[in-house]
Amino acid sequence: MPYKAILPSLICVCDSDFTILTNKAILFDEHIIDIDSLENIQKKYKLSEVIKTDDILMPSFTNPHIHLEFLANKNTLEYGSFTKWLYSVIKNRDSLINQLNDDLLKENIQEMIRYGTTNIGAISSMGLEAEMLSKSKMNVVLFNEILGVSENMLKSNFDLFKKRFENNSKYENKNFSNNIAIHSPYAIHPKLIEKALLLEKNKVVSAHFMESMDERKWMDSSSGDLKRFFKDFFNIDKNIMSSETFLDFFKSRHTVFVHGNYINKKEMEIFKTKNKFLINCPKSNKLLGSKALILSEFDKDKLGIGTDGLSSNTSVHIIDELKYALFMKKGKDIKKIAKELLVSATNVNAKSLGLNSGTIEKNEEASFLLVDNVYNEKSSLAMDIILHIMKPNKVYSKGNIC
Ligand code: MCF
Ligand code: FE
Repeated sequence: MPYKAILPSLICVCDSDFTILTNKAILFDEHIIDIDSLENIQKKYKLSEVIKTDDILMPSFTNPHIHLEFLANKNTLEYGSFTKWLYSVIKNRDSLINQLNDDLLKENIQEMIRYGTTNIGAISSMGLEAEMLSKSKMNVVLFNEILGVSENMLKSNFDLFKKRFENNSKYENKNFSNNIAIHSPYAIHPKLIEKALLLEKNKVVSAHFMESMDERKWMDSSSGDLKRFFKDFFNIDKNIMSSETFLDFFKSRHTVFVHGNYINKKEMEIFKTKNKFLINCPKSNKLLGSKALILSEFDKDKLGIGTDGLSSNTSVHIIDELKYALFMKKGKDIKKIAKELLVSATNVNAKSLGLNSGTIEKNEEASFLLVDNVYNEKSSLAMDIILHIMKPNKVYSKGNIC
């Protein structure tokens, strides 16, 4: 790919210091090759194109947790209580998944890109979205989901999962990674976790963890609303492992845990270890009756933000999630909160999926957005972007305009 240069009014790097650059151009092909004054860049390189714009340049968004299989849901699933929602998922899952078709998938994928998300971590329980995602301009981590608590279904559950996982590996390329998701501590047998994680040993894995009070109670004392759920559907009276046993499976793995609203002090220690990330999905948590995650309890560089699926949200766009999160997060320093959220939605989210993306720095992928020059002053840049940008003007994914 020939080199192009772009000179925006300002570059929002989205590194941990929230660096803002002015009078700098970036030189890129699929990656960012150099960042310097346009004059120096023109001296150093032979360029095929120079783009000058009044827009702000910032990294594209990564959505590390989304379920595309439930795109057809609007008012079908029950909100307000996690366990009631789960009953409604069991009841309506087949009909919702039947309504998923290529047009709906294509339309949503295109819209996500138009709204600035170029990288996603998609949880897939059936593999129905895999082909369409592999043909898209997105950078995709497909998390093939495994779950199942019944002892007598272990073999058939695993065999089906293995088949699905192996089938989706045919889509592997530089924009598509075929990975594993372990659903959650309450919904899977430890023997299945062990076998699944042996299928692929090096890539990022994903797992829901401590999303609801009902999950906390079931995992701690086999009590709470999930007790009736497990009795009704599986004739089980007791949880099948402790949350400690569950977490132990991920000790040596790069893991994206999702939710964590009811995590305890001891479990929190896991996020101090290498390659462990937590993805907060604030709108989903609100709809399913969970308390808000206390963001200040986690290291900033380990905390990402995701939308979850339309099974528990009204939008699949990270920019919408950011607007909600900005209003909801506790604390008075709104400009600081906004900076942390923007870095989380770009840099931390991308790193959580193991991608070399999410900041405007040399050698990173050239996945970036041009957005209206909405800022009042540099200190309010992140806040102004979150509050006033609905949609970027231009989206680049790995150097290509989308
Ligand atoms: O993250 C939310 C809420 N927590 C758990 N699961 C899901 C969410 N959105 C969709 N799901 C899916 C999940 O992947 O719903 C099914 C699974 O296939 C629930 S079965 C325990
Ligand atoms: Fe989820």
